[in-house]
Amino acid sequence: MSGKKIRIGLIGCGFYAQNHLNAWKDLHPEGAELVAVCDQDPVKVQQAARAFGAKPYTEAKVMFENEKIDLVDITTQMNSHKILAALAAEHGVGAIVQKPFAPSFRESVEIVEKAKLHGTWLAVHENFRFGSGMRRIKAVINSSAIGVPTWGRFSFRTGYDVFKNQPYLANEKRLVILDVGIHVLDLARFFLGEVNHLSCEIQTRLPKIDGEDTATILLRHCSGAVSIVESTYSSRKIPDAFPETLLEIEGSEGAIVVTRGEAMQVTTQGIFFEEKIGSPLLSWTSRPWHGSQEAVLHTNRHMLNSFRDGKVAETSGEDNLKTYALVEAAYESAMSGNKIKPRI
Ligand code: NAD
Ligand code: 89V
Repeated sequence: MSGKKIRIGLIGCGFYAQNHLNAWKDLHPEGAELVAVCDQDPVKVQQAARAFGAKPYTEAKVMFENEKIDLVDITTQMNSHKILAALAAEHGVGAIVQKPFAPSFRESVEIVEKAKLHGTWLAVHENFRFGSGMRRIKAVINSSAIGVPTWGRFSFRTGYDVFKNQPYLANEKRLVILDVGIHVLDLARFFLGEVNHLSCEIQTRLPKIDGEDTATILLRHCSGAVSIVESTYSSRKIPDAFPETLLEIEGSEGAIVVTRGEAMQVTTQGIFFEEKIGSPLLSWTSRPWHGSQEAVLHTNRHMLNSFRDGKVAETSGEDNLKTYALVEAAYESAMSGNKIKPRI
């Protein structure tokens, strides 16, 4: 095991947490020691404890009181993030919170303020930007191959039945922007910088759901760049790109286009090259989720190293508030029909 050992606890052993649990297992040689798991569902927690060799708890408070934990990974649904993050801060434990940070911007701010009050480390597990493909695109941009980025389109369009694994999504009043748009807005910030204002149109095209399933957002970035952020769960197109984010970024010297199948085409000063930027399959990942699963490994590694080195994570609580402010601005614009400036 290299580097100082970090004792990890995980709360919420549901659908997506399986990826977090496997990622922590893969990071054991790098100093991650999963000591405890917690789920209010005794069956789920016993399964996770047996499979990953950790102590099972059905109550987070009891876990914090009985285990010496350095860093907790909160992988429950958003409604319980604030109370669990507060428990961590009160026990002096660093916390990683799955997206969405909380059901509202205000509650997200309260989570950040609580951690500040207790001086504890805090980050949000926002993994799209940590995918190996997205990192490769960022490297091309940082190499100045396309010059200064001035325009972008970031598109997550699918008809994949997301409700199969995540049935709760059908009852969310705020659906596609808060569930997946938040990832794509974070990518727009990651590639084109902070946002000055935006406008948004939403639609509900699917039956029997409470929230919007389609959102189209037009952003003006502080750099002057313009971008479009699209997300839908009601596309009827074949082939379906789930769970890929397709994109185009244009700059003063060239362009980057990512098409379905994780293929990147780059034009730089009139020269064209193509590259596969797909995620490798790991021992515990499978298509079509393998890209999302691999991104969990890279995100957890970033969190482990940042926490251990006392560094602020790229998607710290404070940073993620800027992405969340875009979510709120998008809903506000969709309701009012106005261009909205994000509140931070
Ligand atoms: P889920 O409902 O399958 O799992 C959540 C688990 O948390 C359940 O087993 C539940 O019993 C447990 N739980 C809830 N409150 C608890 C508490 N107070 N104490 C202990 N256990 C508690 O949910 P999911 O689909 O795995 O989603 C979890 C989170 O992951 C959501 O915020 C979702 O948006 C996010 N997610 C992220 C990605 C991604 O990063 N790309 C993908 C899918 C889901
Ligand atoms: O990644 C997520 O946050 C999921 C999705 C269905 C988009 O994969 O909710």
